[in-house]
Amino acid sequence: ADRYDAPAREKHWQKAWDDKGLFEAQDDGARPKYYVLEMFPYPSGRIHMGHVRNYTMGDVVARFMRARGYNVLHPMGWDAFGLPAENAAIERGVHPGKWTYDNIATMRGQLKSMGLSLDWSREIATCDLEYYHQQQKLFLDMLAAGLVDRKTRKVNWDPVDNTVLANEQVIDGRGWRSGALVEQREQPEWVFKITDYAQDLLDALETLERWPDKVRLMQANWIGRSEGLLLKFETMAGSSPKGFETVEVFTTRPDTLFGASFVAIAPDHALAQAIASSNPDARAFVEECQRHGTSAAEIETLEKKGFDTGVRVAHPVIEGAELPVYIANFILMEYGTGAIFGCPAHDQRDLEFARAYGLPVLPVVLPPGADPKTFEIGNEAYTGDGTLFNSDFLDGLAVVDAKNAMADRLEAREIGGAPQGVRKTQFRLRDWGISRQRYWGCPIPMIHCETCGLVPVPDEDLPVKLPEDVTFDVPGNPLDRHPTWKNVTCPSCGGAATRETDTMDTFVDSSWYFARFCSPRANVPTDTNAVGYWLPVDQYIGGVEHAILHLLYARFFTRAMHKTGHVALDEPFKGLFTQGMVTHETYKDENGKWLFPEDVATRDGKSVHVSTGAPVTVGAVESMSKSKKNVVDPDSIIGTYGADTARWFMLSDTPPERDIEWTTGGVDGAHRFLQRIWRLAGEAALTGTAAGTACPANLDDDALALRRATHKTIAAVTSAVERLRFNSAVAQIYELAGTLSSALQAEAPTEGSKFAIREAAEALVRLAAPMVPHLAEECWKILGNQGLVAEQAWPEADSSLLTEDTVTIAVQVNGKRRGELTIARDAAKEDIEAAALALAPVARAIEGREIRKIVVVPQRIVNVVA
Ligand code: ANZ
Ligand code: ZN
Repeated sequence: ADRYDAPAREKHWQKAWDDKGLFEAQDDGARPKYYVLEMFPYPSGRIHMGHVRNYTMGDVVARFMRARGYNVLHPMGWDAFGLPAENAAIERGVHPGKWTYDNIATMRGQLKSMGLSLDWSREIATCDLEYYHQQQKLFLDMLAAGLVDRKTRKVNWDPVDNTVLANEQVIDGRGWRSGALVEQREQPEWVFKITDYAQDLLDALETLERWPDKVRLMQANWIGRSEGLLLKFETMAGSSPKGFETVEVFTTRPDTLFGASFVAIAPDHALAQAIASSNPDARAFVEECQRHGTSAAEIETLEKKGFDTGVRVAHPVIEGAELPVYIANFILMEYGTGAIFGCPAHDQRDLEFARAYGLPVLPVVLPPGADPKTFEIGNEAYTGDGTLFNSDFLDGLAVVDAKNAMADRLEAREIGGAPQGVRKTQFRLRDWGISRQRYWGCPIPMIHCETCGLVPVPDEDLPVKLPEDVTFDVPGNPLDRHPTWKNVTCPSCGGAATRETDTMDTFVDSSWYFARFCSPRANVPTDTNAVGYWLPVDQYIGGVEHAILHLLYARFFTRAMHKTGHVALDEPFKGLFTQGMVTHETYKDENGKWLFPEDVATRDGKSVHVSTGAPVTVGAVESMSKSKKNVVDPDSIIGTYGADTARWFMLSDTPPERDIEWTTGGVDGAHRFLQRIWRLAGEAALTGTAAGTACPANLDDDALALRRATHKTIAAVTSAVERLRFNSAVAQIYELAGTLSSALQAEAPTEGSKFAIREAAEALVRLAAPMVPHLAEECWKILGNQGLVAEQAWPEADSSLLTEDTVTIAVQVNGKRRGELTIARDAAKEDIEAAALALAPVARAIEGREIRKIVVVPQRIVNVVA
């Protein structure tokens, strides 16, 4: 054949690996372990190019580490609970379980066709009864350890999907999936007490040296530690409802108190509620506010609105001064005390608010170099550092010192027998609400009994299995209206009781799957020996979109599992790598409708519709997404070019953390190069020495040069893959292919060259093997080798071939420089002498004279005394 038929041969090699069970991780402690994991997919139906990129990278690492002698764990599973399965059930009448397992079957087949070196014997799906049974045990252990709580909180309620949404799932006040206006509801929910670990989760970020700084920063911001002051304002007699003698605020800027011009409270603050109960205008305002989502990001962009309650408070440090109290839409009840004092000159939100309601804007922090007489605030608050002014006893102090001075002053003062101010460290992180009012999730193993209250399901009654006979014909949670499943007898008193019908947030499922892979069939959540050996994950690879939630939840969960004795460590992921997205051009037809890339062709340099020939508008390059149709199906690429082409493309050119643009030209280029490697292997098999031939003793220059290039490439590719610089590894392989190709052009190669050609070809194949494993097997066989590349050790660079080992030496005759000589660094003295005398200018200079002495300073100089 004159072409490598990848799609056909890939199946063959996949079977060869499977037959030998090469990728099954061994639970033994003899070899050093290496655990490489890619974020497991949601079984949505088909794999997409983002998966191809992600899993290819992980597979390169897995194959590389295996070749380097590690016992590698590289598992795969399915994040299989979640809403889309239920939506499919609603839309198409197929049971969520069937929909999910069918998708898994399809996607498993697709992943297998990629030739990933996965240990399929450890496959898990989070919707497997076996898996969520263990998760229920973890829940109960956490409950016993005081890490679970039931709280009534204000939640975002999606009236279309009929479930609670996390703040992150509310976009512009609407449910991310349904697009419905989200309502605020008070509702009891189960929460995990992640806030118990706020400080620890923050501190430990510093130990995560092999995590991207960006991700660590995002997590730190999310945890959001603030040091500030709780400060009580006294309400003026008669201005406020009974029972509200003070309003307590949280501030990180007590230094700005002399610039305060109002106090503001959240719409659901107790004082606001009290006022609203007797004042219809206040009530109308509060209700309007409650229609908005509560996410902090949204609050930033909101038009700042307030309602003057008529309540007045005394300024804590300005004698006789009063401040108005507003209900304001930008104050969150869930943060601090749900109340603030506003200093418009130094806070942007406060400034916008003050401008809207005609409140004073008095600057109290003077920027360095500014003139106190002329300094003014325009449309932007000054939030930087500086020196206090307009501030009585704080005047002249730097911001830090002024914060302390004010805090000291207020801590020393008393209101009603308690200090007026108290220093407080505040976290933005909230407890993790895990209740979802949906069917397709892990049932929360609790029972509600009128007599006993909340009763955990006893261990012997686990698992709480999802009933299969459910209907989706009416909105809401099928578990809630199931005729039998819901009704139980109380394990504690034997009376009639009901099951908890909330299921767990699917982020719980993905918070410990990496631990489960260590002992996927154990009838306890984790096997101590297995997790002791395999954890932490050495290299975790996934999308940056999980930088906060999934990774933070997993870090918390690991701590919780540590506390409950299921693992012996706190940090699950030693190394983290976040890969970029796969992008593609977008296309629209004449009517502005999105088109798939396969519907677009180029004719006479113009983009047209493949079948109609109508003009097509080529739009921006964007992340592949179904909504814009700029997707390419991995199956069609694998079917046409083979998996290795897709893999090679994903690794080439673009650094792995950047977005990569999928182009037909790029794919063709990748494919051509792989064909070239295949041809080179064939030519090298003919020209090079036979497999296993030893290196001849004396190598000519060409042979030596090729050997050097080979070993330099081995060293460079090794280092690049170690650092996950896949694109530079690929570039090195390209270069070696070029060098080998030129070497193959030589007529009548010496024995040395023949050896060097074989060595180069074998190295090329072995170095490319983690990236294009099928092609590598094919070439390995063409080169006449036994066994599989997948079983070979990683090539070692010969360090003596890495240094340039020729030197250039000056040659003098009677102390006068006559020429120079390039010779092997370790050349013998006689060889250097002979080479020096053979130089033409030297020979001329000594012509007719007798050579009395030759002084050789090795690697430096030769002096001929004549
Ligand atoms: C007065 C002040 C003056 C403030 C100033 C800032 C600048 P971080 O750093 O994120 O912790 N704040 C407190 N509780 C709030 C709530 N529930 N909703 C909205 N805003 C709230 O932010 C702390 C600052 O955010 C606090 O400090 C408070 O405003 C505001 F020149 O107090 B500051
Ligand atoms: Zn009971």
